[in-house]
Formats: sequence, structure tokens, C-alpha cells
Amino acid sequence: MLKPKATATRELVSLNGLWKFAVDTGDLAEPWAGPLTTTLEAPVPASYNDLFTDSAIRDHVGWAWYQRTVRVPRGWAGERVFIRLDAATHEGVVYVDDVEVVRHEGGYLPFEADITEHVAPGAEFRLTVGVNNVLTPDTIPPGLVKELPGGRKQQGYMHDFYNYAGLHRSVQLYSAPATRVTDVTVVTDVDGATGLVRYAVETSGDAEARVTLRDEQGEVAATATGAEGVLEVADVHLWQPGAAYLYDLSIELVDGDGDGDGDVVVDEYSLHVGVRTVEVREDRFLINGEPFYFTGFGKHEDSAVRGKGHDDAYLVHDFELIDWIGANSFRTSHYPYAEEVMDYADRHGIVVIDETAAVGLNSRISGGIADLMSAFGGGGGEEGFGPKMAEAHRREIRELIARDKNHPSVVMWSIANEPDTMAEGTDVYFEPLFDYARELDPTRPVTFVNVMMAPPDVCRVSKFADVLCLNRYYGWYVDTGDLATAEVHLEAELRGWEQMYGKPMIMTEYGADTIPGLHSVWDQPWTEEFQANLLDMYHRVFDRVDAMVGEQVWNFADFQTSVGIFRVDGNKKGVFSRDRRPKAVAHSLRARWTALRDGR
Ligand code: GCB
Repeated sequence: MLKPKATATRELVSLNGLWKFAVDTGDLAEPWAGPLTTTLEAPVPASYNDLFTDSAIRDHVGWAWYQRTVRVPRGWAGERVFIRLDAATHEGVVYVDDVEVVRHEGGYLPFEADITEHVAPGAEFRLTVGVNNVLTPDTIPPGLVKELPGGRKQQGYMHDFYNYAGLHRSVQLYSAPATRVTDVTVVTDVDGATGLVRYAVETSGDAEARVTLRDEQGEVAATATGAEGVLEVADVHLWQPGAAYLYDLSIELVDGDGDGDGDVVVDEYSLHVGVRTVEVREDRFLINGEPFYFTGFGKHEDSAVRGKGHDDAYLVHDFELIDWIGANSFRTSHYPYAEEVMDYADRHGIVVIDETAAVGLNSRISGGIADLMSAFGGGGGEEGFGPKMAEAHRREIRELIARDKNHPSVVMWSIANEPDTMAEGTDVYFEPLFDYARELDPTRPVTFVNVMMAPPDVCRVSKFADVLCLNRYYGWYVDTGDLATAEVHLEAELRGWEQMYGKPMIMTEYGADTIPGLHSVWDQPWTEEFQANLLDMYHRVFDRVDAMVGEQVWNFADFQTSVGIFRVDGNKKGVFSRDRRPKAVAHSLRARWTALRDGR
């Protein structure tokens, strides 16, 4: 799905700002059918949960409604008009006046509708968007709604981050011609000093495609005509981790034969292209043929007040901190991030492991913590990895790859975080999902993130992964406070994986909750010293195990979770606090990662 863009043939109107807002407690009959009866206003983009002081809104389970009026620019006569939502968490439905124009499940991926037939250039219409935050045993991520005494509903879920909901990302109205580019796929390769850019353009309507690749100076590097082809770039400037280089691929649809004489450009779309290769060879992860070692974080889209609402100021600041600390990568734990984030990573040479929203498919875990008394039956929901969940999971993989396939920063797909892979049948559930991801994108490795309870001889799914991604909490959840024992256990387990699989391994989570300002001379969990000592211990082990190709600390910053006695106003494993101030560990990480980055 193409990101909307203003080009010579396309126009954009941002619908971000304050909308009328109401949660649906059963008293809103057909809220789209007229003006929403409410005094509340909510900003788009933002989660709605933390905006208001009313806990009934924060803890609401079900539909919430957003409404505003929109005027279609009068110059759009003759154009197709689209409404595009970058995300509606977890389910969205859109009405133009009284007409439902689109419905979408999955809270972190975009959707759109052609609304040309329902609107008129120059005229206003009433735009109503419903968002539903309910998670069931069949949704991705899964959850279960409990009924409390008195009939109040409560959303239960197994993942360890607050179930923020709302319009988290931009909403836009855009115009495009009837005959237009509907999709572009770019795959890059390198042959000596020549870059190869394979492209495929999909169109609606009949027109000839003309493509031009320009370098960062705007010089033409290659041209071609036709819906598919290979552009050869002499003396190619590669996209490298830490040294991004982006070509601009401009696609023109022309009415005529494409030779320039009398041709009329009917549509124009452009995207940036980074020429790079990714490959897993034995136990190495190669970018542009060179072994790559991941340093960085698992992150979250999370900040005070706006919750999971995208914010460009946090985007820029987070990437500044990533650079300051010397990191080269992050994982989009535990869902696809805003497209602005992916574009920024492309432009700044940060490497991304791109994860679906398949998190919490594990009834042995609750709120991120091992929960042997879990109220949920079966792994990942009542039906336990059943066909409905598999279908939702396929959709998440398909829509993620469709959205992010052209980003050079994305070097690997992660199709799930910590599913219950010790459970019988999970191999049968996961094998077709790995196949599906590889069929949709044969060019990138595919992985999933393994949970501590499924070591090498127990995990039924690691055999399908190209890279072993492990989350381990030795010294924290097990061997708590005893780093000497934790070191022995960690090393023994990593060597077990190395011997049994011979695949590259990334530690995709390791860390310790830490309260800034808490100190001790002993290994006292929750202190700043303990967090630093724990990470140092992991690094000693990583440096001794050959198959390790990366380390991503859990987490970049503190983040909000559901309430629980293990969580002090959220998860505190951040290297930075929720407002992005460094804890002591940030300085020791900076020393290690800048040395690695600079080859010291
Ligand atoms: C994990 C989960 C992550 C949690 C983390 C923790 O393994 O993947 O979502 O936040 O542990 O801190 O417990």
C-alpha cells in the first residue's frame, strides 16, 4: 500500500487536529448518522486513554467515536478522492456522512477507501471514525474481555504494554488520478560496482510507465520504460548502516507510447530507494556482503499523555539518542511503527527488525510476566493457535510486508514475539506463516522472537527461523540479583543454541527494571548500578560466543503497562526514562557501542 504523497498529480489534505470524541457506552445510536453528541474533543494523532481525567474513558472497552467535518478541495473535480488512516487501534470503521466506506482490523497498519462517489469537490461532508479496542482470543494481539461484578467490562491481555487505543497516526484526504500507480515493489542487488534496482509498477487503468532514478545530487542514474524492469546504476552508492544513501525513483504514467513525443503524464509517484543487500550465511548476518553486528534496542511507541500517538518531536529525539549512544538498530517491538519512523530510519541509516503485532500468543505469560495461574486457556487464546488467529496472523504479515517492503532500513521480518513455542502444534501453526512471509518477500530473512521458557531442545519453531532471536532475563526473572550464576546459565544456554542450530543469534531483549536515583554498592535489583552490571555481564558472554550477531537491550525507554505488582507505574527497563533522560547504564552502553561503531 503506497504512502500518500503530494506530487504533480496528487494532492493531500491533513485531517490531523482536534476531532469531536465520545466513548460508546451503549447510548450512542448510530453515531455516524448525525452530529456526535459530546463536549469532548480528542487530538489526532494520539491515544485517547490518558487525555481525560475520567477513568471510565481510560478503561473503556469497546467502540469510541471520532467525528469532524471535511471540505473536499474544489480543484479536485475529475480526480479520485481517498480517505487514508495510517492506523486505527485495534479495529476501525469509517463513515462518510451516513455511508460506511471501509472497515479494518489490526491496530498498527494503514487502510484507505476511495470515497469519490460519496463526496463532491468544494462541498463538506461529515467524517465519522469508530475505533474498537477489544482484543479476543482470535485477534492479533489476543486478549479476553472479562465481565466484572456490576457488569463493568475489563480487557485482559498477555502482552506487557498498555492497551492504548484511538487514532494513533495521521488521517489524510488525498486525490489521485483514475489512471494511477497503485503499487511499486523495488528489490535491490549489487554486481561489482553496479547497483541493480528491480522494479515492478502496478497501475489502475492503461498507461505506459516511465521510471527515472536520480542520485542525491539530482543527477539521473538510470531510466527505463515499462511496468517492470531492472535499472543498472554504475558506480553505485550503497545504503549502509550508519551511512544512508537514497536514490529517488520517480514513476510517471504516460498516455502515449512513452517516447516523450506528445506524451501526457497522467500520474506521478516517487519513492526513495536504498541499494543494499541482506543475507544470512552460516552463522553470520551480512549487509552488503559484510558481517553486521546489531546494537540497539527493543522500543515502544509510548510517551506520556499521547500514549501511542505518533509525534515527530519524539521521533527526532529518539533517533538522536540512538545516535548519541552509538547504536545502529532497533526492533519495532511489538507491532509495526508509524511510517514516519520507517522513513526516518531509511534516511538516517538505522537498521530495523520489523515486527508484526503478534505478541502475547502465550497463555503462560500475563502482563509480560510468567503467569502459571493464568486465567486464559490454551496458548494464544481459547482455541489455542486456531484457524481464526492464523488467518488474522497471515493478514498482519501480508499488510506489514505490503507497507514496508521498499524500506532499505528493514533487514528482517519478525513474525511474532514470544509465542508459546513449547506447546504442541505450534510448529504446525508457524511453518505456513514462515512460508507465507518468504513467499511475499523472498529477499529478507524471517524470524520470530523466542521466549525464555522454550530453550533449544524444547522450542518447536526455531528450526523455521533464519536467525535466532532470543529474549533472556537471567539475573532478573531467574537468578534474580545473582549475576555470577546468571552468567553461567546464560553462557550455557547460548552455547546450546549455537551447537544445535549453527544459526546467527541476536539477543533481542535483556535488561533490568531500574528506578532512576536508586543506588547501591551491592547487586541490588532496581538500582542504577545493577542495571549497568547486568548488561556488562551479558556483554562479556556475548563477546565469548561466536554466533552472536547482535544485542538489543530491553528497552529503549520506560513505558506504560497494565497495572500489576511487578510494574511500578509501568515497565522500568528503559535505558532512558519515559521522558528520555539517561539512566546510569546509558553511559556504559555508550562507551561500548561507540567503541564498536568506531572500530575501537
Ligand atoms: C518480555 C517481553 C516484553 C516485556 C519484557 C519484560 O519478554 O517480550 O514485552 O516487556 O519481557 O520486561 O518483562
